[in-house]
Amino acid sequence: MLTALTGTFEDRPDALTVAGRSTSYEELLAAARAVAAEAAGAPAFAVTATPTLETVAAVAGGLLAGVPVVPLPPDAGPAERGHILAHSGAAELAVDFARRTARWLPAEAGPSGVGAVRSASGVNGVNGVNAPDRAPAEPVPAEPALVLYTSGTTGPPKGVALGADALAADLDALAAAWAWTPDDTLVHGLPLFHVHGLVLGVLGALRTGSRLVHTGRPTPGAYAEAGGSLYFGVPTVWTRVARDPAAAEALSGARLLVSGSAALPTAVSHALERLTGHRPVERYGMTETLITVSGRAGTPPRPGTVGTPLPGIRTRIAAEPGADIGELQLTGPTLFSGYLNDPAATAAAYTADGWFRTGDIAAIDPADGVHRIVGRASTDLIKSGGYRIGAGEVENALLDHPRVREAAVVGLPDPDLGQRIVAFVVAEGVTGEELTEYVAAHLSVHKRPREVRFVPSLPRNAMGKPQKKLLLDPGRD
Ligand code: MLC
Ligand code: AMP
Repeated sequence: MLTALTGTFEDRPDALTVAGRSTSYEELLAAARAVAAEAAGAPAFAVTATPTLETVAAVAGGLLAGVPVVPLPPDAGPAERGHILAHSGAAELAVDFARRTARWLPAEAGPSGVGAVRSASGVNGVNGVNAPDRAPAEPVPAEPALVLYTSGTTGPPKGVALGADALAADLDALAAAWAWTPDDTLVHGLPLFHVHGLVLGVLGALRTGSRLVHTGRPTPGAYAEAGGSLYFGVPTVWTRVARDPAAAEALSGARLLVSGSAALPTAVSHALERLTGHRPVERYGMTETLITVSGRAGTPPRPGTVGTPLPGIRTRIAAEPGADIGELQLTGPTLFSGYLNDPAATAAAYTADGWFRTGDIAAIDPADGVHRIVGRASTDLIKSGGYRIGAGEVENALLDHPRVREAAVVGLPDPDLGQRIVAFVVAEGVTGEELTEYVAAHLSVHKRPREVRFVPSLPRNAMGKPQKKLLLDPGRD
């Protein structure tokens, strides 16, 4: 898995730079070994995934020790942190990179803690990954390498258990697709608690042996200064680069720009081509499946499309008779092992014949197999700035506020974020800013509504369910 650390790659003092601090593979390996020694035998550990060398060492250490790592969003409030720690049963480890040390932090409220794999509420902890109730296409690994928490349409985030084999299969397929080699310098500034920034952006560099420059934040200026050959960004990042011509022009010397996590507006793709000489390659994935469909280096990307399946991935469209657009379903070696402690949700994610249901609506060009993502089946899963945010989770947080009587959350089109979270609330005696702060403090800062609209009542159907389609009209106030 960690080829650059455990293999025979040429080392250099600045093999990895994260938010301005550089290290060699050898130094990283020493820090990762300290983590592995401390974590050995634990059922799992959590790490607050700040964009730092400490986080990289923690994840590498977990992989070396074979202990599942649970990255915690650093901007998560107590409700979200508490849920992740209690649900995974993971205790938190703190790493000191310079001293090559790692130590356990005292348990926070809840049933977390080393050895607390079975909580009072009956969850199983990290070893309790439940395979779907069917014959799996791939053997289910006993333990995941990573557990990434991600939003569903309702309820708190689910723990997506990813095996080391799936991670390795995905990274090798992507290295081939993008001609990604040790000669590359990968640049990005994405968060280290999701697939894009952590799996592709850190483990990908370690596996291929390429240099990595993590810019701390994904700003156009930082991307321009980094002088990379390979750049990763979510569409919001590329939109901001395209609006900053000087920064964009500095990327002309790059080999490949890659966009993913949400749809890249075609106008942004064209603007980047004018400014940098490159049209970004788009790739499509999910936390549960890793990256499954991608454009290829050397093949000019067609804006608005995400390329073809990676080797080993099979896709199909579940369309109504006569239609060529429908839900994208897939199988392959990069799929997750299951939702932690949630066999019902795992089973529901698959069709009866064992294909993963992405929930994305797509079309496949019959001429060349190129995939196009048209949208999502559910309006309750919002993509804002590339983050996946469940409307139900934000609604529940708002409803916890004593002044809020009703709440409905939708994603409205946004030129910068793709979608922005808009909350329609029935409430008195509270301001929109206060509600925004409330969500930012309890869940994560990136899950806060960007706009709160006070309404006398929510439109509901005969069953009493909020009619969100009516709220999606951008002209509504
Ligand atoms: C703002 N801030 C607040 C706040 N409001 N802090 C506390 N309380 C509040 N109410 C602060 C933030 O902490 C931050 O500070 C600053 O304001 C800006 O925060 P922001 O508004 O959230 O940033 P924004 O500019 O909107 O972010 C855009 C973005 C971000 C593109 C940088 O959305 C991002 O990083 N997206 C990446 C998502 C991602 O990686 N998704 C991949 C999922 S995996 P400070 O100090 O920190 O600046 C996946 C699979 C696949 O999808 O296919 O890849
Ligand atoms: P996440 O689990 O956070 O990785 O989010 C996965 C979702 O992001 C997918 O189900 C898609 O809706 C969306 N997504 C990822 N990549 C793309 C892309 N290139 N184009 C459109 N949507 C994408």
